[in-house]
Amino acid sequence: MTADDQKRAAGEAAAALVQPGMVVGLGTGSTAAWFVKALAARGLKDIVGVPTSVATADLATGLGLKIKQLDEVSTIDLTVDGADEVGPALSLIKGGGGALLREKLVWENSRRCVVIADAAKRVAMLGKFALPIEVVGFGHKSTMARICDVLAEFDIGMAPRLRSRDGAPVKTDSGNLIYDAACGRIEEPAALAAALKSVTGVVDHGLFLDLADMALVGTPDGVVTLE
Ligand code: ABF
Repeated sequence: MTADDQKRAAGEAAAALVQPGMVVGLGTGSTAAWFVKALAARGLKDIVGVPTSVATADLATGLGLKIKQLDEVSTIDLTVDGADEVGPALSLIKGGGGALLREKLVWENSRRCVVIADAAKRVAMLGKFALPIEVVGFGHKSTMARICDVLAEFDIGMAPRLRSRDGAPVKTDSGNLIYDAACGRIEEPAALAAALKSVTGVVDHGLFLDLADMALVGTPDGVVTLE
């Protein structure tokens, strides 16, 4: 079973959780794409999707799903989304796909959040995947310098790298920039999350803590449920 097979199995298992009439947060990334495809294939009545990125909005509408933006719904019944790392107590690193800000806003407005992943995403400690940090473009180099000071307090010495593509900084759907911090091991995720948010210019980061209610992980032996 390839990683993509595992992602597809997790996405399809998550689609089975959706009931007619639900407002569903639609995640971003290749695993979430399998979920969106499986959800569309179910043809459930009165489903409204709330996308976490322009890419997901385009995918969902192309498959015939009705979508609304976050401010157009009163609440979200269920959000299903991928992750870059799934750690202890369903702590996550997200943002490899550049959608962390809209993802976190959708997650925090959801009654229930389910993360879907392939087996390789499971880790004993967060940090091997570089932590995405979304910053405003204005003065981002000085912001990065202050992020370095915060990281140093957590014995993380590597300077974050500005996420670029073809030599140009990558811009998020919200027009911000992303720095990726190679932390290696994040011993105190909650403390690091709070310290990063205290830096003026930092919009948010990819640590999703105490937000996931359940994980569906595709493995060579089938889909495993973590709660
Ligand atoms: C998204 O899912 C991002 O937060 C995360 O980076 C990505 C994981 O990508 P994939 O599912 O393609 O492995 O929600």
